[in-house]
Amino acid sequence: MNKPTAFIFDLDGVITDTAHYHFLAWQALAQSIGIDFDAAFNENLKGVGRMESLELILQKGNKANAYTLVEKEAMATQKNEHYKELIVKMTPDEVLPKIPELLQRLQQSQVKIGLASASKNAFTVLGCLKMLGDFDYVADAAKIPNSKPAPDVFLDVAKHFGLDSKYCIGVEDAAAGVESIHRAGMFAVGIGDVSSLGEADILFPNTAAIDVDAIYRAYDQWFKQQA
Ligand code: B16
Ligand code: MG
Repeated sequence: MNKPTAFIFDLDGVITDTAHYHFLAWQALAQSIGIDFDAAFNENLKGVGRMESLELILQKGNKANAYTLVEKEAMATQKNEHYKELIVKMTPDEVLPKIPELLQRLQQSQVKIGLASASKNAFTVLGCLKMLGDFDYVADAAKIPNSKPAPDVFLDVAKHFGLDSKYCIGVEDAAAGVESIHRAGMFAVGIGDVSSLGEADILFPNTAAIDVDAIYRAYDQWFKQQA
């Protein structure tokens, strides 16, 4: 059976759930400029970069052209300062179910483990979760030219490992992330709902349901179809 050499994980929604903290910080910012913001709209921002998220919020409030770039950067900074106040209180209890066991199994079988997050706060979050030592490489979102759904962040991790994409498996909870994995030429594991992640090569409803042997079987089939 063909087995992958690396697993490359998304952070928010796969390793831990920071979406709620992003929600609280964006909601406060949106309300301060008179835009309604609810949890349903927050779903659109999962996996989407900071400035792109702000643009979506401004469009929702019909304010896409109401601010200069300098004003928008100040708003993104304001949101991020609030977000950082929330995430520094995170603890290892906030690692999603069965993720530690999954990483341990991969480590024991000498599979490389990478992180491909759009978040510029990824190192802070991993530090609070006491997980910095669990990854062989963490991509620095600040140095990635194009954010998801572009393939850049997944390709950066594969390049660091010196691996062709077909030996890598990406794990994502957002549609933009699954697209990013596929554009990178990798096998995609989706965590979440078929309505948004139907394009994934294998899908689990949540992290507790991840079945590594099922992933390996599906990957083997996929690998045989690659050129
Ligand atoms: P930051 P992921 C993404 O992380 C989040 O899902 C998304 O909601 C956030 O806007 C983005 O990171 C940027 O985060 O503002 O901290 O740089 O899912 O790619 O791990
Ligand atoms: Mg995510």
